[in-house]
Amino acid sequence: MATTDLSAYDPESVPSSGDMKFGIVVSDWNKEITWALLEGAIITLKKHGTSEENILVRHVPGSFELTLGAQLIAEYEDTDGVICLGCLIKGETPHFEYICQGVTNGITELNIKYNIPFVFGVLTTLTIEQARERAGGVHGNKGDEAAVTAIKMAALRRSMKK
Ligand code: RBF
Repeated sequence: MATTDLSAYDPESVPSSGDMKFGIVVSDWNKEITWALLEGAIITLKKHGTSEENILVRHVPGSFELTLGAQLIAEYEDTDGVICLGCLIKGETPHFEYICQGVTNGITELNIKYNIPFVFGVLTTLTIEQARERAGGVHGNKGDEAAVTAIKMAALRRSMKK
């Protein structure tokens, strides 16, 4: 069971995102899950003030492609942050571990390379049921949480800007 359910966050603690622009890169692998994460992220960004035209959504085939998808958004679009959404479900071969490691390292490197937040909204679960529980189920929607993180980190960055 998850120890923290950030979907139950205090909305007052989230800065307004009215003047912010975000990219969302979403993997279409396990799209039953990832599109629910996408919906949650968009609803949450809007709830905190981001307008529809300031939310740029791009799709990639699988979670492994999230890193390049996010980098392309950072290179070609002027955004305050990029939310990366995916769902990796453990199979019978070690493939899961390699893709998890690849996308985790990739997104970490993007955070260091560019001066904007790249949020890790990738579910890594043992079963599809565990993924459903985190994509609008009993453990909330991790897409919502990714959006809140993006807003908070973008606000932090802005507070540092001269
Ligand atoms: N991508 C995901 O986002 N989630 C998965 O659970 C997933 N499982 C995969 C299992 C195998 C055996 C393979 C070959 C690919 C899988 N992928 C998955 C796709 C991967 O992220 C990537 O799109 C492809 O490997 C092409 O680079």
